[in-house]
Amino acid sequence: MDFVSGDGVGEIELFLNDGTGSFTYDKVIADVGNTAYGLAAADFDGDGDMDFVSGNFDGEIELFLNDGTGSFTHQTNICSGSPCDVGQFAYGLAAADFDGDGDMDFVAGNGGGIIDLFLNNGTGSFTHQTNICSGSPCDVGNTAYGLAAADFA
Ligand SMILES: [Ca+2]
Ligand SMILES: [Ca+2]
Ligand SMILES: [Ca+2]
Ligand SMILES: [Ca+2]
Repeated sequence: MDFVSGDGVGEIELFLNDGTGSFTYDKVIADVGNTAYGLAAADFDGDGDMDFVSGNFDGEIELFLNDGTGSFTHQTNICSGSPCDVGQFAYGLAAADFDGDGDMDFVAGNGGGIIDLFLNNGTGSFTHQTNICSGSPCDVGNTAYGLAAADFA
């Protein structure tokens, strides 16, 4: 397993694992234009290779689709033809199949502490869901930085 990291000028950089946990910097694989905050990897379009979403300073979350060789195509208007937007500072992102329908969704936290859900329509286009804590916003009170998804309980 390799990893990607976003930086303060919007570049997303790929580090490749030699298989033993030793990494080599490979290259800049994407540029989101301004500060690259949250990142989450999953096969969002269901074609068998790993894609990722990235959140930026303006609160927009964009999708990068893998061509199968580790080259990525930048997709912007991924919420039913509009940008996926959490308002400001898209910090934490975490991907999982949250609605159990077989495709990979994601949650995103913002600068105001609100965490929203983005449900995949199966091909990498998403529907923005708010008020996901029993009809109210999921709110951590202040800035929602890191997020991680797992079956915790
Ligand atoms: Ca894919
Ligand atoms: Ca692909
Ligand atoms: Ca799903
Ligand atoms: Ca779905």
